[in-house]
Amino acid sequence: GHQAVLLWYTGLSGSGKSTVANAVEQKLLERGCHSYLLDGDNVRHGLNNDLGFTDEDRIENIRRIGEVAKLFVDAGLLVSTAFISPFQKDRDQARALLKDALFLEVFIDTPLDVCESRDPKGLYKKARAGEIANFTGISSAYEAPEAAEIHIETAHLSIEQCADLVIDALIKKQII
Ligand code: GGZ
Repeated sequence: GHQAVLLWYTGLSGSGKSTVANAVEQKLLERGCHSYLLDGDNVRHGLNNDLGFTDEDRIENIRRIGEVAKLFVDAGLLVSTAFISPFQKDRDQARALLKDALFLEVFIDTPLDVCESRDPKGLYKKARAGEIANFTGISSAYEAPEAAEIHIETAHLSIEQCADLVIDALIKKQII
């Protein structure tokens, strides 16, 4: 069994949010937890396909994701969200929708230069060339969390190790 909770991943593009969240998701399902992952694939392409990457649109993106995640938590699921969510105010607003212990901020802390050297989709290259406007870390702000419940420095760890850190934190907090 498990407690309903929201794991709120935040980090730069290419930081590994989705990769770690998917690995954690796999481990949770193996343990029989009823979990669900909200990410760009199922939210930005659907519910939020009217939104782009201006500050305004990101704020609305995160607001809707917070509200949807809250519904899943209310339904008893262990929910994960994997979005850049660059602004602390918006992450705090999502946190405020849930009772305190039900929101865990997971900082996928990967330095910009590491994300840029990975550049899995070539987006940093395009952003540097001015082909993508408002790109996080290049031409749009990222406010790193200062008090995330779970802090993961991916540059020094394998995906497996990162996922285990999240699982260990959930065990320690008696969520799983
Ligand atoms: C940042 C962008 C942008 C801009 C497209 N800035 O690495 P990805 O491709 O797969 O993940 C990024 C994703 C970011 O969407 P989010 O919904 O997570 O952002 S936010 O929480 O800030 O609303 C990237 C792609 O979309 N992408 N343009 N300008 N990332």
